[in-house]
Amino acid sequence: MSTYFIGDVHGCYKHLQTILDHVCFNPKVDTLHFTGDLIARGPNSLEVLRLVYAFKKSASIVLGNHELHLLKTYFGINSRKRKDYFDAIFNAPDLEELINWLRHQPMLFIDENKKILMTHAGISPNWNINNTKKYAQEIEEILVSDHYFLLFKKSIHDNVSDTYQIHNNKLKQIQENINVFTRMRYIYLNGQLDLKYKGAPKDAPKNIYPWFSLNKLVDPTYNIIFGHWASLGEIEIPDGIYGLDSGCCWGGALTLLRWEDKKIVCIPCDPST
Ligand SMILES: [Mn+2]
Repeated sequence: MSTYFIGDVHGCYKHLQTILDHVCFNPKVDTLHFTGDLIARGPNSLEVLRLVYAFKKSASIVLGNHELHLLKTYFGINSRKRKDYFDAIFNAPDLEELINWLRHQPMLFIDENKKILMTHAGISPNWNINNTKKYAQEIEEILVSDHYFLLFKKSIHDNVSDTYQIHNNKLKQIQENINVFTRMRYIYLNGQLDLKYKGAPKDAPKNIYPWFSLNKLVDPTYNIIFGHWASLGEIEIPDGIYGLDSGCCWGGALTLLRWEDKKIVCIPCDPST
């Protein structure tokens, strides 16, 4: 009975299969948890989605920025881009089933027994455990509602419908929280995100800091698992924090962490094969 965490797969289906074979994953007794960004960039996003969907009784994911981009594209809010490799998904007979399943996936995974929090990008050092849960829930509730489009709007009229109301300031805060959960890498000392610089910390501007490097993190009794940051490079991450995105779709590796013994498995990836 093993608990596996897997970093951003980005459509690298063959390498996902290789890593599951390597650890002899057994869906009857083992559990799989994905850091999000299962799709886009790599060649076989549809196959990855279907595989994780098929394992859904023993697998979980948190939503990444690319899952949100797929939903936005499906709902006509974003336009389709060739580099996403979404064509196979949009042409699939099970498209609606997969989209519906994705819409019901969380922003935040919590295992209270193992004391693990997982999100795609991380957790703001300005948040505590209670508001982290609350912020995730706010997003998840809108995503499954008829008002999902609000999550992606720049500005709205205060009265959306007779039955649902949200103020622009509240919407702005929810959208900023989506950025924390799915896009954050660096923050300023005042807690504001810097979404421009995406490189390694060794070359970062002096006034921004990796979100996990500031003293106060959400709750020291929890471990934090995240993906999203393939360019992190060789950097010391505080104990109990695990970054699992090793850039498989860029010719890096796919990374798996077995929780019970903290064993790391890396499968080198050539996405063109
Ligand atoms: Mn990402």
